[in-house]
Amino acid sequence: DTKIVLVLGDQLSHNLATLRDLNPATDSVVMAEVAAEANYVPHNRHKIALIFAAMRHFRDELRAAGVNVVYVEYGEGLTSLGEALNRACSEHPSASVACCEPGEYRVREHLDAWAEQSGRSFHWIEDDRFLCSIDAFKDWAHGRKQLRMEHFYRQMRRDHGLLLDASGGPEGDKWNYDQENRAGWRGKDTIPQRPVVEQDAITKAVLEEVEAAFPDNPGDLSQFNFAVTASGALMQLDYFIAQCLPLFGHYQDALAEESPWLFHSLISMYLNIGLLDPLDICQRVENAFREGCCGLSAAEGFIRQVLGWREYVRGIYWLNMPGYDTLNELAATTPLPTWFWTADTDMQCLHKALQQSLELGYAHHIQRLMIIGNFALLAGLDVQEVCDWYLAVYVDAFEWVELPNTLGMALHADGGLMASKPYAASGKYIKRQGNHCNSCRYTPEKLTGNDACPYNSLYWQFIDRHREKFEQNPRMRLTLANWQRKPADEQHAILNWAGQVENHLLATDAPL
Ligand code: FAD
Ligand code: DLZ
Repeated sequence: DTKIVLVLGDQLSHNLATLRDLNPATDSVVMAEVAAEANYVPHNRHKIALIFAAMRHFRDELRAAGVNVVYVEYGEGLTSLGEALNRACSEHPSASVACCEPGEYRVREHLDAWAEQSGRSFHWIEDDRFLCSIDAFKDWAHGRKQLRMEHFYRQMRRDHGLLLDASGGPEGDKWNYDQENRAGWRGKDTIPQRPVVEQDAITKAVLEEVEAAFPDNPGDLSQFNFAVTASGALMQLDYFIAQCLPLFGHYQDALAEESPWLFHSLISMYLNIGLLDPLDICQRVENAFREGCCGLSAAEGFIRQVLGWREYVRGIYWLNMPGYDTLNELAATTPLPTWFWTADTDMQCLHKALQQSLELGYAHHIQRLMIIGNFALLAGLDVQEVCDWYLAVYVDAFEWVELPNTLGMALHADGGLMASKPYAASGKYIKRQGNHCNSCRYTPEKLTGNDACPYNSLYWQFIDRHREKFEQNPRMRLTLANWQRKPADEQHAILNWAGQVENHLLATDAPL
């Protein structure tokens, strides 16, 4: 009855279902840093370093608790998780293998193939670290015409008893305070600095190894500042709750030249690799509200992201995979400009968002959606290339969460499954949310000409390009009507300029 439990790099939770019923006297755990996982996209060095360092710390915690861990370090040169399993299994000819369900369909296929080819008894165990199981999401989705996040979220609030009043209704009588969370950044409130994370010998060794083994990947490791243990991640969360949460909701949609993170929590990477637990986080935030440390709109805004959006996108991913990753409703096929890998563009908002994504592996939601994603949408950049870029550059990127957000939310490539209209915005809208335009050489007020913000002409070109499709969408009719009301010569001038912008930005790969 010997069992081998494979723990993946994003499964670093001590209450993982496979670890809960582990018998340390007979069973072993396998963890492996392998080339196939480190190279399926050119991951940011921050992401690889975070995962390897957190894996090694988790290994040591398991060992300290008396668990036998077979651990493969990257330098040992194993190619795949299957190969690591072969190594562990060779010492236990009759052992069965178990693994918690992975976060990527690709990994599931790889391990299914390994199980079949090895002939081992292999069991997938449900990953119950999520608050909505894959089956429960399928039940919720069944028979619904539209899968709106807001409906799902209300159900989740009820199911998990979060922010409810005594009668079981929403605290404060409203489910959603999104309307209060749209302030632009005007420099009024001081943005808190983030605590420096101490690096121990394990983390320092990983940083050196990653620097040497991935010389061409993005990421400036001299700025590595991630916690690599559950207790370290909790300290980051506590800091966020004390210092940033009160203004989190207010500035949730803001952009700031001065800060890569404003009042955001910087915890997605810890949640996604298992160092933090989603329900625990939501309860801590609810407690902060009940103790008067933050307002209701801040607490609700945050809980909506974790309990609502995070669980919802995971449900969408597994409901639609395989196949979701090949959708391309708007037939977007323009190659990704090479400056996505250098941040070398004069568009200041885009430059800043790309630069911090590449250097730090982090950008906040509105940068990912309104700046980078919106540009990709308007310019018709190739959906798969864009998705691969997102999967590579962000430390928190795993396909279950990256794909619906990028392909569905940002690029509208699923034809409206996730969002009822494309998230398209012009330069004027970007200006409202922050101060990048002040130091940009383009002006958001102009549509054409050398100093016109490229988002503007690309926006109208996008609307024109898809006018037949948008005529069918009631939420796009007003925008379309605004375009159609413009005099023919103005339309012509805008489209003509958009063509020049495109040629310059996309065809020649040169910053405009
Ligand atoms: P905060 O703004 O402080 O939000 C709190 C938490 O809510 C986050 O840590 C995250 O766990 C959760 N959350 C918020 N929005 C979402 C969302 N839309 N989907 C899932 N969880 C959400 N998030 C990832 O974790 N991995 C990704 O690969 C990823 N790719 C994205 C790609 C695009 C195009 C877009 C628009 C969004 C993407 N997101 C992704 C969602 C979101 O942008 C990040 O979760 C967030 O920016 C992480 O920073 P934070 O921890 O400071 O978040
Ligand atoms: C992202 C990643 C990286 C860079 N390296 C590893 C690794 O060496 N070993 C591992 O087990 N997992 C790694 N991961 C995470 C996986 O690629 C994948 O995203 C998850 O297993 C999905 O659940």
